[in-house]
Amino acid sequence: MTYETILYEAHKHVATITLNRPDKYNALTDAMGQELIKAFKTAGRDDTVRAVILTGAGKGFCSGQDLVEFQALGDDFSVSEHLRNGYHKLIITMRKLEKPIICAVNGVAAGAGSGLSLACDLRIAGEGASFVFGAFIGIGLVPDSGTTYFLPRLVGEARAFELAILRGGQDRLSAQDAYQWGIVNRLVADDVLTNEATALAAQLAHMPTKAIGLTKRVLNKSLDNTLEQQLEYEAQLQEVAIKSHDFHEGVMAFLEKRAPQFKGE
Ligand code: LHQ
Repeated sequence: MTYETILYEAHKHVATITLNRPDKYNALTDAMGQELIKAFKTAGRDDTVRAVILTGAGKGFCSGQDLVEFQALGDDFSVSEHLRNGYHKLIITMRKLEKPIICAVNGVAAGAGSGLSLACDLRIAGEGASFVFGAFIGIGLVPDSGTTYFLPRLVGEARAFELAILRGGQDRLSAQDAYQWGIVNRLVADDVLTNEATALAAQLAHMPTKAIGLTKRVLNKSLDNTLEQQLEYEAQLQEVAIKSHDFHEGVMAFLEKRAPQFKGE
């Protein structure tokens, strides 16, 4: 499959999706949104892929909606339809992908670009990266692309408000602060970001992929369910996990005192 705005590479059980409009700090166009949906679905369908990395080419990770393309759409246009047909489908595809997605944040993540990073399962950032959650308010908009869903869950309401309203272009959130605030899982030197993200993906790609997918599914529900509902959901998904090859292999490896060979099935 060929793409024009992203790069897609699958190698050693890891798919790497690279936003590829470096001159515009990988600003999101309609075409890029649709290609991202296609790429995540391709990774989902490919049984050899067991982990996904999302990153950006060049200096930026993603500067959010391409404002030049957006401006050219004119007035006779529905922003909610634009969001429903693009960003919403992309974010839902990512959250429903039952494989781990690592965001390798290689530079600034602004607006919908910051939202995109939050829709991933893990974030590993280079020290030079930054987040501009306030890019939306900077142009008189509310945060979208799931930012208002993920952010309070990650940092709490007070910090979510501060990030959305006060942390704009002049006052970006540094990768260091994002790490301390729990937005970023790992912080590394810029020049080892790719290697570290690849190593983390390789680690994940040798784990029980099916159980990782089910864990993602059950965690997706946890903050909206009651304890009783969540216990029940855990029990249902455990019925699925226990039938997997990797459960059998994990127990046998433990009993035989050897390293498990997980197949991801
Ligand atoms: C860009 C962009 C960009 C085009 C940098 N577009 N070219 C949803 C639905 C409907 C409507 C609108 O939005 C949304 C969701 C959203 O995402 S709203 C938020 C949209 N994003 C922004 O407002 C961020 C705009 N960009 C910036 O504030 C800065 O560029 C950041 C903070 C990202 C980086 O600043 P710098 O490090 O100073 O870089 P720069 O400003 O020089 O940008 C580098 C190049 O990228 C530059 O191109 P040029 O040809 O002049 O060298 C920028 O024009 C271009 N670029 N963001 N969103």
